[in-house]
Amino acid sequence: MSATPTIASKSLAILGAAPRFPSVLHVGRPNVGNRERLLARLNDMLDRRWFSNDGPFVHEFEAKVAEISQTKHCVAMCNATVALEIAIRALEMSGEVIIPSYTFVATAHALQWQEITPVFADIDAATCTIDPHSIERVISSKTTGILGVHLWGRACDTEAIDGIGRRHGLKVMYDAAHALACSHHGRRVGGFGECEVFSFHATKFINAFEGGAIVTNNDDLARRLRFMRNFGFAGYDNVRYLGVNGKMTEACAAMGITSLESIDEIVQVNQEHYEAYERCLAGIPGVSLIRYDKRESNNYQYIVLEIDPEVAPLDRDEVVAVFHAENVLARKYFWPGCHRMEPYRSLQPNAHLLLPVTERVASRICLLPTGQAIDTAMIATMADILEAAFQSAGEVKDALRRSTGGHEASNHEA
Ligand code: T4K
Repeated sequence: MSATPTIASKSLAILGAAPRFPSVLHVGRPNVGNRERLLARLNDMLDRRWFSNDGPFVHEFEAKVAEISQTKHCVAMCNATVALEIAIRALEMSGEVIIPSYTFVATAHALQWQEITPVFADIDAATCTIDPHSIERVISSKTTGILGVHLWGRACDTEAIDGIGRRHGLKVMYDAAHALACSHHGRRVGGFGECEVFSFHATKFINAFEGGAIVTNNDDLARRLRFMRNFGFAGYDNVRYLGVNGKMTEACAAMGITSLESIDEIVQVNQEHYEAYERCLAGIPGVSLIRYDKRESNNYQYIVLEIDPEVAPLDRDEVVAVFHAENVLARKYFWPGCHRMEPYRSLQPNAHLLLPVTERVASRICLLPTGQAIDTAMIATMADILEAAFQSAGEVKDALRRSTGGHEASNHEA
């Protein structure tokens, strides 16, 4: 830490000053892409009067996503949660499926919604992705599959997971909601396992307002997925499968295509922001930024700080409170872990016993804003805030204690 703080502790909002940011900075602020092209596409759509059901924009979007992920098939969906549900059903998973607890709750819900039990495996501390050793420990006679998550765009150990799948006769698929345009050993995420699922939610670096997609190299699976997202229809009046409405609209596909046209620009902005955070946070004790392997393609969409409470003078929750007071809505993704959310904490009250790394990592992580909505000056200000808060840690802790009436805003809300 430098000897002279760039802002005086007195200027911290948590200590009574005005917030450094007059309006709120969000984690997950959407990138907009080229507005004129989007509006032109929406006009085309209106002129065509074709708004949904496998329209031309959906086809174009699917072709582009398949190309980026180097897969044979892309089946666009209304969102990634429904895409996960449909993929799980198309793969005929049942009984128990092993997933990491350290993920967005949609991964677990997509199973539980179909009365399949998500069995939580621990994560690897270095990559935050599911730990293959932990998977082996929770396999039972009811296990039918493994659903890995390429968290923050960093790929799972797909070689080890595929090996476990083969040895135990389990289906393997991946939740790749964060990992569009990322690679693993030089191969694009998309073709691992039986299939992979992307999210194009507004908060993702490429968004379709709402959207998801399943990519696969399996012709038969792709065919079934297409039927299942459209009520099981295989042509007029002919229903061949149990299906649902998982279709992507033309307006969403128009946004998705427009977003994809800016993919290089968005990744560049994200990477510049990541590097700016790296520079600005260097030397602040107990704070580290998760690393992206520079030999791989990354989308740099997530600015993930780990706060080590043994070294940093404030813990993660105190840091988040400091940022919130300054109008920076830092997030604690994916605290406290699915196993500590309902219905899982009631259904599996002892799950935490097998998840020590998940519990530790989830209590230390804090995400900060990036993307086209912010600039490097804002990043420098956020680093200044953190530095000033650490220098005034005692006062910050006192202020927080006063504001919570002695009850610490803590990691134990769950
Ligand atoms: N698997 C994984 C690993 C995932 O991370 C996700 C989704 C999924 C599966 C499921 O994908 P989808 O079914 O959603 O396609 C947000 C997103 O809603 C969710 O898509 C995302 N992961 C998750 C990580 O973040 P929340 O509950 O945190 O959303 P919310 O409303 O707090 O919004 C996040 C921030 O973004 C806020 O600070 C506000 C800002 N925001 C949001 C929207 C929608 C905007 O500035 N503009 C907007 O339009 O889940």
